[in-house]
Order: sequence, then C-alpha cells, then structure tokens
Amino acid sequence: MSGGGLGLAIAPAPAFGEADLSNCEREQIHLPGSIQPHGALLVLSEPELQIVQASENAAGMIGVGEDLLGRRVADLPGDLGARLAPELRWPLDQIPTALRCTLGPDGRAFDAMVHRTLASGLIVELEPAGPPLALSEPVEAALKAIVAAPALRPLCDEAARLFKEISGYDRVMIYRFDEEGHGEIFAEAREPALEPYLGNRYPASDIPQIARRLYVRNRVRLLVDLDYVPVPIRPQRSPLSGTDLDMSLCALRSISPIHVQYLRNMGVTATLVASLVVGGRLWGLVACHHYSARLLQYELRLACELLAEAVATRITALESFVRAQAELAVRRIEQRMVDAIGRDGDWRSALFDSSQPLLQPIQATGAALLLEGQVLTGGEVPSTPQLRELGAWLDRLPRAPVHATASLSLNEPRFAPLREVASGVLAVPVSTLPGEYLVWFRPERVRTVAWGGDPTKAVLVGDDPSSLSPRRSFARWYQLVEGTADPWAPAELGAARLIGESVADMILQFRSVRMLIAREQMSEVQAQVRLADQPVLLADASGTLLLMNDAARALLPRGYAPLERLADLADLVVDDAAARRNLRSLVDEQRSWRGEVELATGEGAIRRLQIRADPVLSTPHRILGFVVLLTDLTERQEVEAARRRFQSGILDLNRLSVLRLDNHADLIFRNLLATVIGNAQLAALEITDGVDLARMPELLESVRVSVSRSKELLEHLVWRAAEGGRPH
Ligand code: BLA
Repeated sequence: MSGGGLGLAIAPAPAFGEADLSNCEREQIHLPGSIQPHGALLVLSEPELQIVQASENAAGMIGVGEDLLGRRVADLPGDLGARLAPELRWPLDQIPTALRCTLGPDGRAFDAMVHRTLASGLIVELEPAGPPLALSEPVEAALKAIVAAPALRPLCDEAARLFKEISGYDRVMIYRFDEEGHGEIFAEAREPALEPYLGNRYPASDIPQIARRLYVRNRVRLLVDLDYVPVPIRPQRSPLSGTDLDMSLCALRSISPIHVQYLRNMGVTATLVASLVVGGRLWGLVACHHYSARLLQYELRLACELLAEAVATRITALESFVRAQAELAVRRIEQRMVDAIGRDGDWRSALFDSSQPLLQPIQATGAALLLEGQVLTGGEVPSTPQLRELGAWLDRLPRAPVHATASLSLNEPRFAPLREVASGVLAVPVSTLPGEYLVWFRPERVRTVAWGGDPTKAVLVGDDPSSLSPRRSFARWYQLVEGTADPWAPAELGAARLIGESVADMILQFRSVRMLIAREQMSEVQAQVRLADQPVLLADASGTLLLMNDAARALLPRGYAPLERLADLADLVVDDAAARRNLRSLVDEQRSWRGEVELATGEGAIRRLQIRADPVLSTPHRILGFVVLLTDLTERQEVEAARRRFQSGILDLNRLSVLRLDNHADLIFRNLLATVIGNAQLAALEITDGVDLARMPELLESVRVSVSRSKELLEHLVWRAAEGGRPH
C-alpha cells in the first residue's frame, strides 16, 4: 500500500520475520503465516465448513495422511463437524470458543479453539488434549485471595505467587508499565536458585506499540519452546480474502523472531504472558518464564486468563479507591472554600491557612497559587520571583489540563536552582488567562534505579555486524538518578485536575459576580460623572472621546458639533497652539497637563478654566485612557476676591482699634474685639476649607459683616460706658 493520493511516502510496515531493529516497532506480528508446532491450524469457509487453508503439520497430526485442502470438516473422521455446528451461531470474533473433540481414524482427542476472522473464514486451532485437571478448587481459592488483597503491592505479590503455583513456571513477574510505557518488575515469584529481577526496569522500546495493542485483544500468549521450527500455513494467502491470514487471536501464532532472540539472550526457553488490562489500557503483564520447554494446556491457560482478569479488576477497584479518596479530599477543599467565603469573603484563605488539605491528596510538599499577579503559597516552595518565572514558563507550554514533570531541572536547565524544592512540578491552569496556575511541588530525591540491562543499549550489534540483535546483556545496570522527584501517580494527577477545576470554577464565579457588581457600579459611576457640575472629558487609550459630561458640553458654543477626540478640545482654546502641544504630549507620551486655559464659549464670551489632564494606567505599561477635568476659575476668582475683601476688612477693623491703645476702655474694647475677630477668622478658615465653593464668597462676606457689626456693638458697649463716647 502506498500513501497514494496524499503523496506521502510511507515505508511499508515490515512483514513478519522481516523486521530489523530499525523498523521492528511496526513488524506485522499478527500476520506470521505460520504457527508453533505443538498444534495444527485449519481455516474453514462458511457455511460449507470446507478447509481452505491448513498448517503443513495438520494432516499428520490428525492422522489422515492426505491433503486436507478442499475437504469438508464433516467428512473428516471424528466429531469435530458435529461439535462445531452448535457454536457457529455465536459471533466468535472477540474471544475464541473451545471445544473438546475427536479427530482422525484413531479417535484422538483434541482441544479445538475456534474463532472467526473478518474476511478469511473460521479458524480452528487444534491441540492434542491434555490429561483431565481439577482446577476449580485452586482457581476459586486464588480468586478469593485476589479479591481480599487490600492494596496494590500485596495484590501483585499474591498474584505472582498464585500464577506460579497454578502454572508451574520457574519465574512469574508482574510487569507494570508507567505513563511512558517503561516497565518495572513490580512483583515476582521465582524458583529460589534464580537471580531476582524484582525492581528491575526495562525501557518501553522492549515491547513495540503494535504488540501492546495486540495484547489488549489477545490476553494470553504462549511460547512453548523458543527453538521451535515454525510450521507454515498453506496456501499462505487466504483464498477467501486474498490477504494474509490475520492471526491476532490465534493461540498457536508464531512469535516474532526479534522477541525470540530477546528471550534467547535472556536465557529463557518458554513463556506464558497474560495481559493486565485496566480501564481498556494495558496496565501491565503477568510474564512467566521457564528455563526448559513448557506447554501449558488449554484449561490452564484459561485459568491464567481468568486470574489475570480478576487481578485487573482488583487493580481497577484499588486504583478507583485511591481516586475516590482523592475525590473526597477535593470535595473537602471545595467545602472549605465555600465556608471561607461565608466567613472571610474570600476563598483563597481556605487553600492556604492550613496547607495540609491542599498538599495531602497530591502528596506534595508545597503549593502555590498564581492569580491576578499575586502569589499565595503553602509548604515548601520556590521564591516568589522564581514562581513567577515558572508561571511564565508554563504559559509557553502547549495548553493542557495538567502539566506534570518529575524532573523540572532536567527538562529546563535554567530551573536548576529549584532542584531541591521543586524537582517535581504539577501545575493546573485555574483560568484561561496567562500566568494563572495552581502549582504543587515535590523535592528532589536522589536514588538509584536498577535497569535489567543498560536501557540506552536496547539494541546491540551481534557478532555479524550486519545482524542486529535486541538486548543481549541483562546484567543489572544501575543508574544514579538526580534532579528527579518521586513521579506523580495517575490518581494524584487526577486529584490535581479536580482541585484545579474546582478552584477555576470558584475564580470564574467570583469574576462573574465581580462583573455584575462592576456593571452596577459602572452605571452608578457613569451617572455621577455625567451629572457632575464640573466639566469632565474621558478618552480611551487612543484619545478617542468616550464621555463628555453635561457640564463639559455646556462649555461648547451653541450648535457646536460634539467633540470626537481629546485633541479637538484645542479648537476651543484661545491659545490653541500651546493646548494642542499639551494634548498631544498627554496622549502620545502620557504626560500630565496642569494649567489654565481660556475657552471661547461662543458669542465672544471667554471663560477661564483650570485644566487637569492625566493618563490613567493599569500597570506601568498599560494605558487605560485619559481623564480631563476642567475647573471654572470664575468661581475661584470670586472666592479669592471675597477672601481678600474679608482679610482687608478685618485688618481695617484692627487698625481702628489700635488708635486708642492708651485708654483703659480702649484696652477692654481691643480685647473683646480680638476675641470677636478670632472667632470670625476661625469661621473663615472653616469656610475656605469647606467644599461649598459656590457659597464661599457669600459666607465670608456674612462673617465680615458680622464682625463689623460686632465691632460696632462693642464700641457702643465700651465707649458709652467709658463716658467718652465712641470715637468717629
Ligand atoms: C514482545 N517484549 C515482548 C513481550 C515482552 C517483552 C514481555 C511480550 C511477549 C508476550 O506477550 O508474549 C519484553 N520480556 C520483556 C521484558 C522482560 C521480559 C522487558 O520478560 C523483562 C523481564 N524487543 C526488543 C526490541 C524490539 C523488540 C528492541 O527488545 C524491537 C523494537 C520487539 N518485543 C518485540 C516484539 C514483540 C515483543 C516484536 C512481540 C512478540 C510477539 O508477540 O510476537
């Protein structure tokens, strides 16, 4: 097949057995065209049940001694045809069915595994039947033990032990995959003389993706003796479909020569491998090794498949329990946030006043919330500038619900100084705005990892340099791992995501509420500005007018077109060149302008106004717009005049009183008058400090008049009493 229409040159996937180590990832392992010799294979057409393909060893194994092709199963000696008939109403395309039958002139007993392919007919695999086995008791006991396992590790230890007991292999390993597909021997049961593999890690490249996908469909694979000679299927291509026979679900399928070589390098002779499928994904494998040929009969393989299924189900339960615990912790945090809003009006305190609820479900040692330019932290965290830098780094990563690394400084060398506190970083965005994250941290944990062979040398050149061979050395290879924290477990990633979602909801809710309040305030403020007596002009960052209130519009000459830009204000100013300059430097350079202007307000009238024009910045570099306030100086001028009148009036009063200082009555008068004036000046201070600019002249004048009246009264009082009468 070629990429054809798309014009892509896709190298064809290598056929079975033709892969080398450069392309073995894509070897067509489901199309081997051959089987292992411990059984025989027939392909039947339906509904005639005529043999269209057969393995070369089939006639001999059945004992019919002549070519089987073209014969009907019903015509073969034995009861295969009769046993098969009732099974055929089932789809048989997912799980093969098995039946016990007799075949051949000697009435030899066989186990027949039967399944349908998409287009190539019905596949019947025959294996000589083994002795009867009493499996129900050990299987029941095993199932009970699996169900009773309280946690993952005891479950896997128990599973390895049970598999070894039931299958009889020399070594049974529970091989567990991590997120990247690397494997670890998580549990092991072995013959005492064997070297332990427990804890060894093997790189993902040891098991190709194509094989992993196959192992989700076909749950148990058997390799009886790796020195076997494969038996070809004849004809090689299916007469029904014209294609190679899809042997994905075949029990007798030939095993990839590359993998056989791998096992040979490992010193293994026979294997049985069962899949552990959790949540539809290949969680791990139960890998059984034997150091001599070993054929496990069908019932035992079935028992192994059943136990693997039970183990996978138990893993699902235990992992879900961990998830449920995490979820519970998340709900608790949510409740704390809701409570905190009721108590403090802010949910953030709930996250950090005691950091345990936030750290515990994630098994983190520190956490930080980056929000609206603020940084809140709990536990062991990097410094605030470092946290901000981390936020900026997260912004540059492709958007994802969760970002996790267990080795920050290895991914990003510039974060090397954070290694001790934050080798592990787990971040969830809490809004769609940049820089807003909830981040958890884990410290560096220096440790050694045992690889089953050097992971960097998965592929080795053999004796003949043209022939490459997979891993040859399985000697333990220790790696000192630095700059790495304990990896984040899937349940922890899940919990982080849930907490992040919950915090994001809270933030969004808060922001929505804030928006409602802002809208309410906005209309209120708009009304206030619009109705203010003082002229106000508001412009956006580009200088386009957003608002000119009624008082400002009242300054425009009658019939004057509304202003569009702030700069248009200059048209009204008498010294327009200076005004234009000032407005331009306001808008272009954000320079404030303070000064007085004379405005032509129409019909030759001119008004003196004080101008106060300022840029409004939200951050040092972000300009929101401009505010221009105009203050009518006529009023101010009147106030100033009134103040001056008041002061001179008072001075006049004092001057008069100085004239007769030699007189005793004069002294009394002067003291009394000083008190009156003192009182009046205090009043004047209050008036000029007040806000009622419009009434100020009037009030000052009234005080001045009052002092003058008081003085008159005093004169009457003092001078009349002093007989001399009042001076004129
Ligand atoms: C398959 N490789 C496998 C399988 C295992 C391993 C478990 C599945 C076998 C099965 O299900 O029957 C690897 N086996 C291991 C490891 C241990 C073990 C790690 O016992 C540790 C104790 N293999 C390579 C390289 C290639 C490769 C470099 O090392 C090529 C890319 C290929 N491995 C390869 C292939 C298969 C395989 C093609 C599929 C075998 C098959 O099902 O036909």
